[in-house]
Amino acid sequence: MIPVETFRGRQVALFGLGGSGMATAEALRAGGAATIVWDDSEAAITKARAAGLDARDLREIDWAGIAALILSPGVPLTHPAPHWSVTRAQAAGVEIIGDIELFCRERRRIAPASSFIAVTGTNGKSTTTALIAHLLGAAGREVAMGGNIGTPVLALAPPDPGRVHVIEVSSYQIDLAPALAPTIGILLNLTPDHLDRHGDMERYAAIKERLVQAADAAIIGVDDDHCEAIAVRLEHSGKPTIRISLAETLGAGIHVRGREIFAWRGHGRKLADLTGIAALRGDHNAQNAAAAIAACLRLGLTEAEIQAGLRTFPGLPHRLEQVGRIGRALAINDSKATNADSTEKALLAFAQGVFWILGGKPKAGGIESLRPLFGRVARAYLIGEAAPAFAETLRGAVPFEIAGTLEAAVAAAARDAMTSDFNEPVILLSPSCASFDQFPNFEVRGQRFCELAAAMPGFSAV
Ligand code: UMA
Ligand code: ADP
Repeated sequence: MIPVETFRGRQVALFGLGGSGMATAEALRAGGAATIVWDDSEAAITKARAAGLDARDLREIDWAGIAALILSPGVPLTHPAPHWSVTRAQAAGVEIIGDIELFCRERRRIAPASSFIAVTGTNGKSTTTALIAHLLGAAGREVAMGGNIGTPVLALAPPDPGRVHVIEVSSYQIDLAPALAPTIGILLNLTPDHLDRHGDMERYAAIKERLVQAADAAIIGVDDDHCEAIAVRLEHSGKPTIRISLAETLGAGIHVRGREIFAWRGHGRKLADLTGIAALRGDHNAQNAAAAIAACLRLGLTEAEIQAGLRTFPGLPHRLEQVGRIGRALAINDSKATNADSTEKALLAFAQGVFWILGGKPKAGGIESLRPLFGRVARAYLIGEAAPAFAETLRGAVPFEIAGTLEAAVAAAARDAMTSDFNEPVILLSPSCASFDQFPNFEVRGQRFCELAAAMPGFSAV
């Protein structure tokens, strides 16, 4: 845990008692701040009281004595409307910050020269964060990994010159961290997301840009127009900026060509090869790997250390996760793919012979955008509420059956894949839907898929 000393002897308010709020309250208590906590949920308040926290309705306190409002990232700051706790704090002229900001202030106080890598972007944040932490760890560095990826930042070991913090940062967290200034800032890509919370694309992109603007050095995936424009602005300002690109037009930077990654300046020097690395299938993961490699090179890892670390990266669960083999067929759990954009990445990673399990609680737009990739699919197995609508999209283009449940879908897909003519058929759960019609969340859905696959005759873990 990182005790937060910045507010020692002063009173702060904290709103939102989920994972990050509870860890932050503990860190403030350890640092000697008097913290009044609250939440919109009764259950959360009860849990906080049981942990010995001072839970009081922030509508009824005297804000004159409050030094700051510490807000959880999931609580609306600006859009669709500021949360009532935000309005109260603003009316009293109290600053509103989040746990990443507290981390940055503590780091500046106790170990300003320590390495701090911050990773953001619309997609690939968790994979890139986990990969950097893995590469550094495999090379013998001491690493603390957390932030949006799951472990609240203040629950990590404190900043220290001998320790690298690798922190995934969401747009919500950047919005609450005015002092965020990492040693290396990574912006992977920008496509429309979370616009309900940020108003429009311009505001969303501007928030993400802050993370790289304030970094000592920036690593940017320049294959979309927003990130390209940000890279140009950073270069004009004189910031050390490393461009990452899969496009042939890259002038200088880190270039991904197929499965190979090059240091590029008109011609290439090979840095790493992702061939055969199952945890990094697909071009999207090559972009993530390129960014991770750039960060690790900057921290002094050798190319040999990086290549060795890439080979042992286990990947993250539920993202093109290789579960094992059922006979010749690969079983792949991509339960995190809750929309067509994510499933597109999965289908792009497999050229043919895909036995595709999809469906759940449908998202706007359905799977029409995936039509150009339907040729890769041998047969589809539809589950959940989306089945009738997806059947209409697939009709005439892809053979399909309405399996209804994941159990039935896995059994049918395994039967068909094992008797197919493909060399290495792929049983792919990539639902393009939320899970909530049949499962509590995408993790439980993915876990169930893994169990069902493992129970099939002929299963072997790979
Ligand atoms: N709450 C209210 N009123 C509100 C909103 C929330 O009272 O209007 C309360 C809830 O009752 C609950 C608490 O706030 O008790 C939840 O806070 P939170 O939503 O900020 O969630 P945490 O559990 O603190 O988790 C947060 C991140 N969640 C969000 O940003 C929504 C986690 O990212 C992160 O892993 C965790 O901190 C540790 O740093 C999750 C996420 O979904 C994975 N992130 C989004 C994403 O990746 O798309 C940004
Ligand atoms: P995040 O933490 O940003 O949500 P993850 O690493 O968890 O990202 O990956 C989530 C999904 O996003 C993956 O299953 C994949 O479909 C997609 N994805 C991952 N990396 C990229 C990328 N670099 N570009 C586009 N999409 C990606």
